[in-house]
Amino acid sequence: MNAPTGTHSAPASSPAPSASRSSQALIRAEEPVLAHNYHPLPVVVARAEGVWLEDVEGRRYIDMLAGYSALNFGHRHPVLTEAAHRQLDALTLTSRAFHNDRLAGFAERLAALTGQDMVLPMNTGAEAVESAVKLARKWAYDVKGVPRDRATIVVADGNFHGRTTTIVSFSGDPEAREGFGPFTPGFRSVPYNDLAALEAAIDETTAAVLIEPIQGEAGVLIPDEGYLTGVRELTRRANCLFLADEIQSGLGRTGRTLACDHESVRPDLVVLAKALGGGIVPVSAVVGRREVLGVLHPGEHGSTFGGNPLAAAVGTAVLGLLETGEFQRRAAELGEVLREGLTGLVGEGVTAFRSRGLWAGVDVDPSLGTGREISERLMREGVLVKDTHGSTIRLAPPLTITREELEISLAALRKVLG
Ligand code: IF1
Repeated sequence: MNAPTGTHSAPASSPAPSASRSSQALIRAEEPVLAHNYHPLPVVVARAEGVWLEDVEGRRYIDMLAGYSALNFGHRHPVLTEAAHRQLDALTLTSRAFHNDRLAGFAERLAALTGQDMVLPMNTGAEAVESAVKLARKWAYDVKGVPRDRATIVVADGNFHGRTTTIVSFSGDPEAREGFGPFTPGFRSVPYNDLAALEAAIDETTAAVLIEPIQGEAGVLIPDEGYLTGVRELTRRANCLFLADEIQSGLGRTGRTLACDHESVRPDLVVLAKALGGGIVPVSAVVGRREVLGVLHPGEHGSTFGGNPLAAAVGTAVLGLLETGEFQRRAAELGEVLREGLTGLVGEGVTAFRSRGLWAGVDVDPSLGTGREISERLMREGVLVKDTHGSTIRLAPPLTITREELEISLAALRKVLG
């Protein structure tokens, strides 16, 4: 299989830029001045290229996290960095008070790639999810005829859609909610992958059903074949919207452009972010049917950076990569290598796994350690991953990974489980 354009080998062993401080010194320096909302692995990255990271001391790692699917095209893909450099030398921001010469092309090609009519450009994933919630509610009032301020949205237990107050209002994770109330009303949560429970929760006030086609943070939970089709049929029959959060599952990760494509399901709104910005700038968007996005009128929604020319230029270069189908094919083909490798580990430290394309949630035997402990052992083997909950780790490399790099990573996992 030919590697895609821009595939890189490990960065030359050029010394890391002359770092003024060591990794340890930099980690120590963060402590008094940086909010403690993360517990990062003890590695300080200074350079990256393709799937390879290099820390301050020049140690190299394979990135099996890829920014939680924000780096589907690898670190600093040359097509994307070239687009960014070119736009930096022309125009970076106007606000939407004026037009810019990059946005129309980005919106046209994003709508075409996703088979939708219209695009609402935003910046982060949570911002796009919030925008989708607002769009669904406004559609419910203006089009469906739900009484004002009565709209409800059905979500799934185990969801992760971001960290804003409204979004954590419908999270089931105490860590995400504790201490952040009062919460936004109007949400009902039902078990994921359960069409009967979903049907029972939908009524005449329901504006939409919001789900991840595959639940990422919950541990890469893949619903039964037919679930997405069932959600589509239920929402169509109930005259409410199907909102698909494809922020982690989309843009090639599962072997298709969107995870919904595996069931040929077309949601009313699709939320995209992460890899849409190529791992260079935050780019998110809500794409969907004209009847829904058409409920917005000037002055009703917006964002300073949403649709900015730098984001649109990088986003357009990302779309150019996805339009070839090359990355979707690689994720599908190498996803089989990943699946075979993980199958060989079941009973050898892996109790179960779920995978689709180049995305896997791997449950490790708790007697061997927590997900965090396994992640630290892998780090010492030159592979970086992130645990989700308990003893589950997620594997989500850049889609530019080679078969050899994938096999190196699987061998490291076998070693730390041994
Ligand atoms: C962090 C988790 C993953 C997402 C889905 C919306 C968003 C995300 C399906 C919000 C973001 C990120 C957030 C990031 C870690 C990562 C994550 F661990 F937080 F839960 F991937 F699973 N919908 N997920 O996965 O997008 O506002 O972040 O751009 O450090 O919080 P965002």
